[in-house]
Amino acid sequence: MPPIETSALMTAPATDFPVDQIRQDFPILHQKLTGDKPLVYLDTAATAQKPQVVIDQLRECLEQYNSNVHRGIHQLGDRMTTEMENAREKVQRFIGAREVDEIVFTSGTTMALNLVAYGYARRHLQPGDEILLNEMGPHANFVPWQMAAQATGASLKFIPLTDDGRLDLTQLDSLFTPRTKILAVTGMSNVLGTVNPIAELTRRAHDVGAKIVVDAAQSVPHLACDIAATGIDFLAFSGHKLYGPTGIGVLYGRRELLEATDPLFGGGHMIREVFRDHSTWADVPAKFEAGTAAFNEIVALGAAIDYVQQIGLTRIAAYEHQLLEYATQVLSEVRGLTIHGPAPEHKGSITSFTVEGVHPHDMSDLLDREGVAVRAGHHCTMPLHDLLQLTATTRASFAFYNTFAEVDILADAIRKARRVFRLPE
Ligand code: C6P
Repeated sequence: MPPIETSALMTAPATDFPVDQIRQDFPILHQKLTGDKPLVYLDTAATAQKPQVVIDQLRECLEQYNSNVHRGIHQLGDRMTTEMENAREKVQRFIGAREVDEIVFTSGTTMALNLVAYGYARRHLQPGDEILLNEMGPHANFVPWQMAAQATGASLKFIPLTDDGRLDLTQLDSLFTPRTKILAVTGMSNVLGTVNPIAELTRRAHDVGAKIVVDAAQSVPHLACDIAATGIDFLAFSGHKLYGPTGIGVLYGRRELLEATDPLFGGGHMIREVFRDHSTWADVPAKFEAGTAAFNEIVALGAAIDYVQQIGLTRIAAYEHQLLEYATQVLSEVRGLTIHGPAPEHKGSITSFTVEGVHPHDMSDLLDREGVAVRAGHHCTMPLHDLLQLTATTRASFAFYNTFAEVDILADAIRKARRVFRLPE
């Protein structure tokens, strides 16, 4: 008798989330891959798929009013400038920032975090100061701080992780000192899925006069964010993980902190006046937006935010949590499979795992043959993988366009991969 597929025995929770209708909004999801396998896209943490409204918005910009912003004294330029600044207001409302001028457009999370590490930290840190990090990373919120520490003589300290991959908050009393100047932390780990307690960490940082820098690349697309309520100092995220275009991201900074931050790049739009021997800077946020902005993409990011808000982040988070719980249950039944990271109640919709006897790269290759797109590797978190004593993991990341049936396909494809390696059922 053939082995029973365990996922067939699990029952997906009942849900009134209109996932079938939502999937109609994402044209890319309706394709078959090699071998006539329907695409099962479980790599949203790397980049999210785009709804038709975002594609249409980008197309409309290019077809109807493509024109440089803040320069053209003509109708197209005026329209594009208005639409781009409207998108800035949408970002402001989406993350709950107090002022629209606190929204800086960057090329993505990486650039936004580097802007803080170069423009703010290098100006304000001194030898003896401390930067508090943790191994969740990722490198974009890790390497810039190493570089800032090397440049200023500040030192790096690390909040340890618990065995299940959460920040060990019991250590905070000894880690935060009057020398702590910056706490850099991720809102949601791109590997473990851990959701960090940002409000509490913000309070703790502020108690000692430190600034908190939140890498929200993974959290902003999946969990509601309220800057004004939490008092976060800097926050960064990428458009492409928020169902928007590539090449565009956001740095939020409290106005007085942005004013105390040096620009990274010199050139058009960031200047107030230019003389032969020196220049003065425009006000924030223009001071940080040298050169031609990715205006078409910014407007399309505004459309992505409208789309997400129309569904509602609370509903999105609730549905994705159901998906995660189901995936945790179903994957736990696969022989030899270990999920890395805490229990679902501490996580967003990301599941990284290893299967004894199958290298993560082989696993992702074999899953791909079943139409299942996941990511394998260190996911830009080498220090975290050192802690896990692994060189790589396989990661399935879920979005509100994924279904419970796709979780079953993932689990069955993992079992099939085990059979390829002749591992016992
Ligand atoms: N994560 C992944 O996990 P950029 O490339 O600038 O848009 O985003 C960088 C980044 C910053 N922070 C977090 C938490 C992230 O997850 C990422 C990107 C990708 O697959 C690539 S490592």
